[in-house]
Amino acid sequence: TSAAQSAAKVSDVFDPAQWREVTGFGFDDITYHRRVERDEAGAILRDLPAVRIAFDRPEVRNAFRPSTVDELYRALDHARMTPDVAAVLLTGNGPSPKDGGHSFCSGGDQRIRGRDGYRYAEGETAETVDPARAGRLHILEVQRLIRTMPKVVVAVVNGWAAGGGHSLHVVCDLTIASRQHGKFKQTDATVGSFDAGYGSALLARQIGQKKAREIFFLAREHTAEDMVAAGAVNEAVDHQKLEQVALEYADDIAGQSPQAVRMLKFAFNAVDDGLAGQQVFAGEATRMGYMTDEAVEGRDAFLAKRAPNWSDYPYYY
Ligand code: S0N
Repeated sequence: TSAAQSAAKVSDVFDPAQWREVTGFGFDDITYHRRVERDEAGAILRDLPAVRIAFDRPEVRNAFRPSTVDELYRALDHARMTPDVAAVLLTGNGPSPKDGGHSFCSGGDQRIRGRDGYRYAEGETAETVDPARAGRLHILEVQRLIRTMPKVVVAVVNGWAAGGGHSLHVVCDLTIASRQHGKFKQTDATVGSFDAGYGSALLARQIGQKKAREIFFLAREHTAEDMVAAGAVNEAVDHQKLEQVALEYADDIAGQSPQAVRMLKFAFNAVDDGLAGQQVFAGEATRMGYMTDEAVEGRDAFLAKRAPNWSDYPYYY
């Protein structure tokens, strides 16, 4: 299969030779690719440990509607459950065919925001919407998945990160941004919306209360370099090199011990995530505990209907 056949170009900084489309989902609002190694003729030799998930609504600055959020959740969860994926690159396709504007994500699609939340489709009314799906703010479920998935999620900010798109970059483990087109603006309060969870409180943990409040209360535009200086972005990168640098991040992440990376991610989270954070960290500790002979002795003794023999396992000091 040639590179061109197996992955069409989806954005100005996307290199089709690096990717294959992950098929079988029928996504409309996002694209989902797996990184591959190819031979000189372009045939795929093997999968590599990174995926690329991208908003694909550049004509509305990659705003998300509820079905976009459904698709994003499914792709992230698929990446979570794929054992040889180490890193997820979250980005936006583009530029816009309408005006050439670049966007990572501009948050909730304001055209379908009703008094009871976001509707599923344009034209849907309070009478026609399925009540079980109406008013969902399930981008927060995506935020929690990014936060708790045992892989490193990198926001690759190729253009505007605004509103709920800004909050998504905040919750990602790392952020790199286009020096020319990466722009940050927290417009929640401008449109009567507020991310009172990770989008604001975690941002304040990352960059300090005064700067986080400035970003929300003034809703000004910030460049990628401003955000690097503030500590909200890891690196500002020349636009044409953005995805190449993102792949270098993915390679370095994949060079680390998977167990160490997930324990570190959950340790970084735990202090801010309360008992939910402790639970995620503790779940991994239990998984490791099950791998020990000591835990096997407990299980075997129960199954053999005998008392466990702990004599080989000291009380460490
Ligand atoms: C991104 C901005 C700054 C870009 O400005 P620019 O380059 O001047 O482009 P525009 O001409 O404004 O836009 C081009 C076309 O795209 C449409 N468009 C842009 N953004 C949206 C959007 N969010 N929804 C719908 N359409 C959008 C424009 O209308 C324009 O269309 P045409 O060509 O037809 O005129 C600028 O566009 C901007 O400020 N956008 C709005 C950003 C915004 O306010 N987003 C919503 C903020 N709120 C949320 O995201 C809430 C999300 C949420 O669900 C939530 C809920 C609870 C708790 C937390 C959250 C959370 O995650 O935040």
